[in-house]
Amino acid sequence: MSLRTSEPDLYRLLEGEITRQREGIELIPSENYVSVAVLEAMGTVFTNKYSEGFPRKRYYGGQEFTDQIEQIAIDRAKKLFRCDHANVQPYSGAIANMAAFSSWLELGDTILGMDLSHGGHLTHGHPLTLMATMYRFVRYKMKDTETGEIDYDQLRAVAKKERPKIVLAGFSAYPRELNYARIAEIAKEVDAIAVMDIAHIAGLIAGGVLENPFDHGFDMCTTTTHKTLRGPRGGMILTRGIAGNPLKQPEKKRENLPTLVDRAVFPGVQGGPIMNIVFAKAVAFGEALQPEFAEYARQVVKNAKHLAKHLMKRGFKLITNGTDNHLMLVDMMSSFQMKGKQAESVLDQIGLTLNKNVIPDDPLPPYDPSGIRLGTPAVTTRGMKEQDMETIADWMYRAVTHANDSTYLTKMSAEVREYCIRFKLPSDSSGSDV
Ligand code: DSN
Repeated sequence: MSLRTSEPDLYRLLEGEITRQREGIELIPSENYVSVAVLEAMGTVFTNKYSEGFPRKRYYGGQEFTDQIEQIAIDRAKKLFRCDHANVQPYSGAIANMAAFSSWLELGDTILGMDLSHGGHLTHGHPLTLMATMYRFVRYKMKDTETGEIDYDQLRAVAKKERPKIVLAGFSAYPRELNYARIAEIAKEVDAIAVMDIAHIAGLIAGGVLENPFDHGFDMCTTTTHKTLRGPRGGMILTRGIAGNPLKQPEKKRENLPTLVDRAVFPGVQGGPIMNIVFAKAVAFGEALQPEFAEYARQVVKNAKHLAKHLMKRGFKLITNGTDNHLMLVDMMSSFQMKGKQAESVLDQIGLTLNKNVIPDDPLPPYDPSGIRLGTPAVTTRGMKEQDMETIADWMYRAVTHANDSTYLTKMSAEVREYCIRFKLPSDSSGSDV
């Protein structure tokens, strides 16, 4: 019996979501539209299989196909990111970070990471997370929010004083490139490993449009697989080093990072891998190795730069005054005296989805912050180009300057809907209804 027949009420909700995705403009910078092949891979019978362990070293029988798909995912990931080892099992980016930290640290050890309001992520030691109770987090910041340049001298001074075991880079709301070589050099100087959380920009690194931290001395990268990388929802840990036997605990040495990470993922923080998702990761990595993906990554950044330029022309104050990657952070309070939450809601009313976000050293709280965050991965997958970015900037300006005019906003939402249904979703062309 089909889902439509067996679960009509749930099916209606699925149809609602399909329509929402088709008729709106998705600007949340961590979201994307996967291909039909990735969607299909997630819905396969690999979901029925338990596969604790790693290829050819499992705790259950019947692994002749799971071993092969996991090995293909690993090999493709290594090729994409030019590293020595990939663990493709993490259920999410948060779990990947937890496993990455625990692979190298003892309880109470220090991690030096980016200030959370300057773009760092919740899993980089927000006081409410379990990891903040396990490790000691110290911070570095941008030197100047007008340029986004990291204060590398402060980073080095704090590293020398606090002697972290991990120097952590990476972000979920930072629009600029990092000086990886400088960070890796500082980490070496204090005998820490350099770890980059590439979750947001993994697809841009894989597509060759942003620098690869492994080319500049980093030891490890953690990531999600569903953002710019356009795969299924999940995580991954990439390392330099020599892969050993994951059934044996190795010494805590830099070259043993692959095995330390494998053991930290399973049995450290996870049980059996979700094999249908591992399968879909293999499919997505195969797509990311194609030349079309490099073209996609280039267009994501071109679109973001264009959108940034046209937003600034219309009075939106961008933190760092532009972007090098796929995302933008806007200070809505200083632009339009409007809080991020209200901007999110007004833009939602016309069919533009983005999220409220803190800005550096935000005087307002995270649930009601001063800014919004937006980006171009999803609209680029949909085929939008530079001229469409100008249209989006215009819509945003018109909406926030007519925030209290519901008739105007309703008219605008029809305009947005009509415009964006011309841009197909990957699933539209397949005849598939999921
Ligand atoms: N929720 C993701 C983001 O939007 O950046 C990361 O956790």
